[in-house]
Amino acid sequence: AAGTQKKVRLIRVPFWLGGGKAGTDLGPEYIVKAGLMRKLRAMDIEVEDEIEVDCPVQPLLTGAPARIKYLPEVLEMSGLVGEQVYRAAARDSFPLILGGDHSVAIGSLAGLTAHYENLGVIWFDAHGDLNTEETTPSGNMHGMALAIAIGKSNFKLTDIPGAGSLIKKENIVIIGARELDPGERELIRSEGIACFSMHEIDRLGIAAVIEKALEIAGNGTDGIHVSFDLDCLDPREAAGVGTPVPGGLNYREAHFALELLSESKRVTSMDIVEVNPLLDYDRRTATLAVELATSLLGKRIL
Ligand code: B3U
Ligand code: MN
Ligand code: MN
Repeated sequence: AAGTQKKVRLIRVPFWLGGGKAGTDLGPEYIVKAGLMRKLRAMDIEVEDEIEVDCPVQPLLTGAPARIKYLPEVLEMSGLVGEQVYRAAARDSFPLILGGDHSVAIGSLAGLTAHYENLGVIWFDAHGDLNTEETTPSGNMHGMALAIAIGKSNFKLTDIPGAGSLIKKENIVIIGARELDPGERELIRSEGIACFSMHEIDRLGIAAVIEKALEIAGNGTDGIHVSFDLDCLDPREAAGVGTPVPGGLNYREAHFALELLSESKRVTSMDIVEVNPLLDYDRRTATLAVELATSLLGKRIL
């Protein structure tokens, strides 16, 4: 698990079709360029052969556009990502998945549930990613990833070839939310999903939130996946994301959160998603992504 991990397998997923905005497909390349391998190796972590998933590209438009965008492509990408993530987890290497938009997490979870019987998920995000086919305002599947994971949408995690099971709603935690659609709010209420919005973070402090998150995601689970959408950070810290929302986590809260997760030694995999180099005008977002990954993987100040 993170904090004790000596072997990491990098899985690059250059895919943007789930987010509806080109640019996140360049995320993996820029995160690697920002020094990820060097920094991990400096921490004595063995970075096993980097994998780049051969993602489907934008199809030619034939006929009227579908309301749910690029579903066949998201399905194909998820199957391919799942295979690689499963393989890494099965050989006891920490899967570090570089997106790509947040729909790549559907692939991560497909692979992880094939290996872990009962997976907990901690979802850092400004958004809920809990829309269904009925409630999505955009048709973008990155905004549906968690609903797919817990089986609340018509298209479900278990529709992906190789996926093990759905994620139990009792074992998921959203951290950093501040822009929820009406249908998402409704689902959070009706399903009792743990959601620590910015309001709760301000009230309780990030340390207490992480402690509670570990109790929820760790309760009876044999692995914890951290899915980290860079838009959970404040846009002043991370401008290079597709849908920036003001009032997010600051630099220190984000690092502290990941350091605490690392100390728990319970985290078994991580996604880093939604970095859009085309919008990263000061190039700090990709660098931040690298630093945050090292915090989760055990980097300490002292
Ligand atoms: N909730 C909106 C917007 C959104 C979700 N995730 C991101 N944006 N990055 C939707 O389209 O579902
Ligand atoms: Mn997201
Ligand atoms: Mn988001």
